[in-house]
Amino acid sequence: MTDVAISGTGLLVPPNSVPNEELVAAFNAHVDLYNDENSDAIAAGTLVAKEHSSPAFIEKASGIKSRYAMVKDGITDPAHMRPRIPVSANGTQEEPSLMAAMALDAAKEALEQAGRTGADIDLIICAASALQRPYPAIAIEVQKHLGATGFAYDMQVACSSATFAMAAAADMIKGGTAKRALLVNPEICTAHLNLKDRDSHFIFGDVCTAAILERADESDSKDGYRIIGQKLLTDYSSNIRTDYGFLTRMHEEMLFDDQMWFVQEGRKVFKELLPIVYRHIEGHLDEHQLKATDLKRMWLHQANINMNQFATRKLLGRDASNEEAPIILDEFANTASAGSIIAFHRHRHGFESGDKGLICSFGAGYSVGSLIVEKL
Ligand code: CO8
Repeated sequence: MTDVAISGTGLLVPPNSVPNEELVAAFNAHVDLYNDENSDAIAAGTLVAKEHSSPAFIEKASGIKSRYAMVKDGITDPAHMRPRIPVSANGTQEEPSLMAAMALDAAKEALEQAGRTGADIDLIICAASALQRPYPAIAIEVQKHLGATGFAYDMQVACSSATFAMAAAADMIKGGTAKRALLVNPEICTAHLNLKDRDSHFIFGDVCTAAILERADESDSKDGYRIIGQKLLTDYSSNIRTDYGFLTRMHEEMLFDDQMWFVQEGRKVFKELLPIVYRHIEGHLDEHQLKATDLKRMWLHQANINMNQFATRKLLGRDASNEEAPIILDEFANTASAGSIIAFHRHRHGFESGDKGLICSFGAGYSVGSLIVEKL
């Protein structure tokens, strides 16, 4: 059986940091504007006044202290509350679109780590929770700019897009459909999020991650990780949902309805998804005669620090240290599919050959994707 390895990873950190204080100041100014403009309806009881947000609540409820934005202009404008992403972000035949440019940036570092160039790649998957257009695929645009061969496509499994793409690429390399894969995860969550919603305005940030997968026996990487197991699960739920899609334009009144965008029942997600996640991980480890205590590190999905602490406590029977289950959401917020890959990219130092770890994503769908990896 052919072994597949992750031979390099890359990370694009967007240029603008937006700390909680700045985001909340804009949100609260928006609330004051809204309540002023609607004072008659609020007084008549036909509209409910909006309430202020608070940095202390955000940090306590989620662990998030800041997030990054590709375009900050507009996000902190209380009258706009959307990033002013320029039309040129759609790219041209010659210039890459915003998502392709993000992917190319992150891919550069991943290729360098793997000791490869674009011409060595014959499969590209662009996997993200939301794509800037349905077609032509962002991945095919990346393929053109990198001078890669073979084939490329986009896929979406919400927060589990990156792990599901890794599993698909590993299977294709094992089966001989492709030789060497580049996976990219451009997430522009600030443009998807409803920044006017108190319950969720703070949750997401922008980022792009990349990874190279190839046959373990062909990898020249000094920092390669063999994938020794992959396990995927989905279980339908509407508790994290967007209803925005091409059918939205059939109903003009819905086009600018912010409620169409990211909506969630955060508490229900917390309660329902966590048991699915830790049972999934236990089952996966069991299939490989492993226990959580055999893992040197868990690079978990980064949505909420309390969720990660709960899951690792269930798995280990005690609290995990930051070394055992690193947190990056304090700096990045929830970056949808990219979170566990950022954690893996930033925190895989100190591994000896044979040391094992687990990459695991979880989120909308519900979806859970885990990969058990071992240092080459
Ligand atoms: N400021 C101050 N107070 C607030 C705020 C705020 N911003 N928001 C809510 N409150 C108040 C509420 O009014 C409530 O008050 P009261 O008790 O008086 O009613 C109190 O705080 C508690 O509210 P909640 O119960 O809602 O707060 P929680 O402690 O549950 O925390 C969280 C809310 C952080 C949302 C939490 O429930 C959570 O993280 N849940 C899990 C969510 C999750 O993991 N979601 C994953 C989504 S990501 C994904 O799958 C990918 C989707 C695709 C990505 C798309 C890109 C955008």
